[in-house]
Amino acid sequence: MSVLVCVTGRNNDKLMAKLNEALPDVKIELWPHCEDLNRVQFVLAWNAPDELWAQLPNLKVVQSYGAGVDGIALDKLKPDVSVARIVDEQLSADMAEYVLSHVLANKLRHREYATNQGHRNWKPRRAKKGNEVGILGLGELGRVTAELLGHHGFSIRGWSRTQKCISNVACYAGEAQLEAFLSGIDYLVCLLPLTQQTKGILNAELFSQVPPNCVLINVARGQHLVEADLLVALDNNELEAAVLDVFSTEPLSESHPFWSHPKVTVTPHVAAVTNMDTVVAQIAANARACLGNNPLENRVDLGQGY
Ligand code: NDP
Ligand code: OXD
Repeated sequence: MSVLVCVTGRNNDKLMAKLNEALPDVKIELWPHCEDLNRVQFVLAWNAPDELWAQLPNLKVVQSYGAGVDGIALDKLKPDVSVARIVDEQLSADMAEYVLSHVLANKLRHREYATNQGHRNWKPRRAKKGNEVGILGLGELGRVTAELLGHHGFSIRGWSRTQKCISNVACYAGEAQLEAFLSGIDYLVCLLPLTQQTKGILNAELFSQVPPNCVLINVARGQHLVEADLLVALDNNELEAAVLDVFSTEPLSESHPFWSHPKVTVTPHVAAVTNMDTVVAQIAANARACLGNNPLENRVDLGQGY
């Protein structure tokens, strides 16, 4: 068997060195170089081209190099191929810290004071009172984010597909409870996987169900958001502000209105970046599991798409 690494858009020298160190007895190749596509059973993928999958007749496992698997064309994989993803404590901690920092920055009016400083304008105001944080998605990242914000005194509610019971989190589930979940929140954090069910969920109808002082924080995927609806909601004061880490097209084009919108904070998909030092061990363990026909860690439910 051989392992193919198809992690596009970055330099993979360090990753290849670490994988070779962790799997010294396994042939590991970096796409597009591959001596024999017939021998590939395990692919480590991030934004791999959709055409790749049909060229690998003996593929058994696709391992995502991130938490999300939306960059892998799941519908192009043969039914006997399994998919695994990254679940990593450091990744969850980084995400929770990112969300906390942006909630606090908004509550403490950092952006307002930065603007005022530019105009030499001395204008003290109290921190905002709103304390209700709603998290869409109570998975690996949503739960850790809920816990950290809860420790900082925020009142937390979460929404998931199946009902949860988490201490100090008011749990809502399914379409039927979405409206109740949204009512009265001050911060709305999106930590859902991108699936057919969640695509476009951050839209005009949803924005009409949150109070006008609500701040949207989208750290999941750009396609969760209907960008035009957000611009309308912000310009009509139906939402107070938005913090966006992910976009339908990345990198965000230079001409995109988000860059200069006074109510939008843009970060370049950095809320939680896969740390190769902490994830190579689980990737190697899954490659070995594939080789020995053993169960994978962090296997994706292909029926649900996440
Ligand atoms: P998980 O799979 O662990 O959790 C997903 C959560 O979303 C679960 O609680 C699940 O519900 C819920 N969910 C899924 N579908 C629906 C639905 N139709 N209705 C309601 N709830 C739903 O994912 P992670 O927490 O690990 O990651 C979430 C996403 O974060 C990733 O998919 C990725 O897109 C994004 N991400 C972004 C990063 C960044 O840097 N910006 C970094 C890493 C990840 P249930 O529990 O009932 O199954
Ligand atoms: C991920 C990401 O899914 O970085 O891990 O977005």
